[in-house]
Amino acid sequence: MPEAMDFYAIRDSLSDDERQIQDVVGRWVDERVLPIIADCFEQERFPMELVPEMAEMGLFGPTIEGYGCAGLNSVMYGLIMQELERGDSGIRSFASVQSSLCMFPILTYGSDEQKERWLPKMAKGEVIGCFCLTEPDGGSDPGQMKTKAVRDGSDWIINGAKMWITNGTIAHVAVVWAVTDDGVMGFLVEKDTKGYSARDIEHKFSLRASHTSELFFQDCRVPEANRLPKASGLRAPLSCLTQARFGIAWGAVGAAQACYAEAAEFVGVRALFGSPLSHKQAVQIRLADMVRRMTNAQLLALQLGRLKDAGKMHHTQVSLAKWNNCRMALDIAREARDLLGAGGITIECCPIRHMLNLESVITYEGTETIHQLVVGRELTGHAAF
Ligand code: TGC
Ligand code: FAD
Repeated sequence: MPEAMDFYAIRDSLSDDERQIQDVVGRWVDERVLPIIADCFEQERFPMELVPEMAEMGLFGPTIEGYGCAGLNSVMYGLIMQELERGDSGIRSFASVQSSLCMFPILTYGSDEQKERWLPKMAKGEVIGCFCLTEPDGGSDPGQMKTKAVRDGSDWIINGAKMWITNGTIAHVAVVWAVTDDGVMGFLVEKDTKGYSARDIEHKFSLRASHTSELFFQDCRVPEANRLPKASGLRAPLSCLTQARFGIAWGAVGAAQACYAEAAEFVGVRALFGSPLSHKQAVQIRLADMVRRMTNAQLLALQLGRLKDAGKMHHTQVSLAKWNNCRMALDIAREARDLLGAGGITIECCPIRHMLNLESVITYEGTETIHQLVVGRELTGHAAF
């Protein structure tokens, strides 16, 4: 019999290993994340104490072969992100940034020395990374970045500022994208580098269980050995975004599931006008529509994962999935919040927390409009940015 969280029996098409990974991470989220996350959100605190446990489970750089990483497939990576975001987008963000935006560029564009130096420690969660592309003057068009790196003998001097950077203040190493006389290049800027500073952006109403920071680079001297030698042009940072957006397409499903579950339980017991709300036609239509949209999103994510594992995924397919699944999750969070009535506005219920988080998730890694325009360009051949 179909059940709401897996109406099309997607789990049956997963391998035993894929199911096992989902179960292990899912149990951990139930036991370790859900009991504390509302407090973390309220107190604007990222639960650092969970990082060693996440590392122990192999959640950092999980698709990487070697360097102490688990060498999982992309569907497993997606399932991990789904379970983490069922807990909170901030927990998934931490894992996304570490894995897709920091370990991926070091693996793909780094030298052998950089890989040996950073990846094993990042897999263990001993070194935390952040990814610095967005600038104060506008994130959607990274091609207009102003942060500049100028060659000076065997070093580079970096000047500029980055904005809205996840993990900025807690990172030991920043993957910084800067424009040079030869186009965009990537640099590994270490925390103690003179002229490098970071401060948290406060008073956020979204992703409160996550650090979001501003970074400043004032005459930062970085050795050539810290430049990612294989990264050349905007294509390099955009390729990292493809990895992270893939994870978000899966993660959004988890956030939606958490919201649906809470609302469905509530309407089953809340009795008004002589019967539980779940007996009312209008409520059933809303639940059915939520499950329709969640199921579509799950199928999209799984097919995307299978394409990625087959080496056939195109980044415009990732844009469509990121757009669709974030929109789906945000709409479901709002619906769930409404079905919970007044109680739904308190932190006791998860939909409002997910809803507020998803306002960031639909904005970062490319806004909804940017992904619509990416797909539009693919369909017509004309860029309308
Ligand atoms: P465009 O001409 O389209 O592309 C330049 C070169 O890059 C290639 N390319 C991609 N490659 C891989 N993956 C992608 N997604 C790619 N998109 C483009 C492209 O083929 C081209 O290659 P080549 O060899 O011809 O040079 O560049 P454009 O300047 O026209 O920009 C296009 C646009 C608007 C889609 C792009 O700028 C964009 O994606 N903007 C959105 C920026 C964004 O998403 N920023 C995210 C910052 S990181 C973040 O938010 C982290 S949150 C993490 C968390 O907490 O979870
Ligand atoms: P803008 O680019 O100024 O866009 C403003 C509005 O204009 C949006 O609605 C957009 O859709 C619209 N718009 C833009 N261009 C067009 C167009 N051509 N046509 C029509 N409409 C358009 N960045 C990082 O580099 N690293 C991180 O770790 C990171 N973490 C983040 C964490 C959080 C919590 C948040 C909120 C953001 C984070 N970001 C990060 C930044 C994020 O990627 C940017 O916020 C995002 O790319 C949008 O940029 P912007 O906020 O400057 O908005």
